[in-house]
Amino acid sequence: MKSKKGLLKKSRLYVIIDKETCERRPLADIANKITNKGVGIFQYRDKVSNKETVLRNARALKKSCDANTLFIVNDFLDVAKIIDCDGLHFGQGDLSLKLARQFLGPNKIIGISCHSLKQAIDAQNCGADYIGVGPIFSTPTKPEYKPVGLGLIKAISKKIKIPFFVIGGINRNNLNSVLSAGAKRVAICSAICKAKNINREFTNIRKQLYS
Ligand code: TZP
Ligand code: MG
Repeated sequence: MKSKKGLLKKSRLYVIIDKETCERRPLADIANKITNKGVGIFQYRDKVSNKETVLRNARALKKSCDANTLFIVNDFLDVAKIIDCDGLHFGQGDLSLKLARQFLGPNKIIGISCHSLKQAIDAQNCGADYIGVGPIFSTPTKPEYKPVGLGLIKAISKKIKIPFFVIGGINRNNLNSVLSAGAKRVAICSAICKAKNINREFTNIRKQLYS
């Protein structure tokens, strides 16, 4: 797949389809409702399925993205490599950026979750293409993490030049508070994956973000 790195800077809305959060909802149903409708980045996150299922799901989800949507796989370097998606996202304590870059090459997008200013600066210095900052608010998707709060957004926006996406507990009711704190880009999982009406939720968030 040709590099779509240029799209990253333009992207402000990042949706994560997390297998566990989706419960019985078919991943493809959610994907079809949001990809190619103004979501800049779309990530497949799966902490529960076996590798073969992850590979099969990743392949199918990649197909639902058009040329204007970046498709990122969470955690699995091998899956990202095999399906030739746009990039890989991983967390602190996962593989090193150097190793990921070595395997994926310069054209792929690599993102890292950061929970402090120091981690964000380190990620930037080590060549991450973007970072996820959070959880801003408490979230059932990452219950073990203490929320970092809105204060970190201001500090990060002063020091970090690469795109950063705020994440964790963000929904249409608190979206304006993260934007007012200085965020330009947001990543959302449960508010979309668990929405009663995904189309309505997604449209509402997208409108608020771009208004
Ligand atoms: N990293 C920080 S919070 C989070 C990840 C992957 C989960 C997404 O949060 P939410 O509340 O489900 O949108
Ligand atoms: Mg991970």
